[in-house]
Amino acid sequence: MKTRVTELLGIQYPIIQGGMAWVAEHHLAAAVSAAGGLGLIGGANAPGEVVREEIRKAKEITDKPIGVNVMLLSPHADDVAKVVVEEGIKVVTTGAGNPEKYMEMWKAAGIKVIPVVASVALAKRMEKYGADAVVAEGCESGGHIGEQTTMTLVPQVADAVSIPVIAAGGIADGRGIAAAFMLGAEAVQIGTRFVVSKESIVHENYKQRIIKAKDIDSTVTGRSHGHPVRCLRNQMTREYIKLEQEGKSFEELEYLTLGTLRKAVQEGDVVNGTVMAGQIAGMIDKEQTCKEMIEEMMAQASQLMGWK
Ligand code: TUI
Repeated sequence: MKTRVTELLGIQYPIIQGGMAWVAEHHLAAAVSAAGGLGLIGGANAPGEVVREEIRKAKEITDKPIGVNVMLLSPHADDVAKVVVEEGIKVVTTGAGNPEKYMEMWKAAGIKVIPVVASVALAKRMEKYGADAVVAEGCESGGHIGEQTTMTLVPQVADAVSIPVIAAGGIADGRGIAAAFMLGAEAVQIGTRFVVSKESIVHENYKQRIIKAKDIDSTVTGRSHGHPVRCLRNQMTREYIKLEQEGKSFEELEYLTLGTLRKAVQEGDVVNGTVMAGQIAGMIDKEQTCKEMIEEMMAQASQLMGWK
């Protein structure tokens, strides 16, 4: 199965892994890359040197290409942007902002730049600034989201730009991959399903919360202050949304969630922690290796699409 994205990235399957904060560390990235997709280290809020170590550890596990996601709201984004160049990373995705100021440096280093966008306007701007592809991420995704659904965003972005489009948000099986291709995508980005992979280091409670989730179990916090984050409903989200309705300030609310993603991922506190996950969590029902997930999804998509 060849597309402009598999050619651009030198990967076997048109699947890239989401750059999930605290989750996308070297074991997961290496496993996805070794299985023929593109694994990514999620820079999230980590300092540059931590990301450097993660890149080096991933390279010890696999010699397949590994990418890095630079989270642009991070106070360390400038450092991480330099580390990817120094470590010879060949693919960078970005999230939660506009990566324009880094594009020249990354392009000069021969890095393929793939911004994650949530609107046609940003997709067009990224193409103008030399992006090699874009990820069009719908609000079905977990974590920080935009307003558009995958169903509406992907075809509009595909019509608006000439560079390849990678669809994200709500995709976790071969039907989702086939649907994304029908909307004009040439690859997909998958997050939530990889969270429950055997190679994923997230706490067992977190995995079980996703595996047991029903279709309606996610909610969005932070809409009132313009930082919407999709996560699974629990004590934390109920408290947060109550305070939002009472009109609490961004600072007060941020204080409430400080460190709560780490608490859920590492300590397994799925009651008071932030359990970021996409709306497709309801369909995910078992832990498998990344290789099993990718091969199962590709077999199903291939059958639906008539790919050989
Ligand atoms: O970035 C993500 N997902 C994330 S980042 C993250 S860490 C975090 N945690 C709590 C609060 C904030 C961040 C968790 N999940 N996905 C990619 C994405 N980018 N989704 C939406 C956007 C986006 C939104 C607006 C990108 C650009 C944008 O506007 C930029 C501009 O200047 O127009």
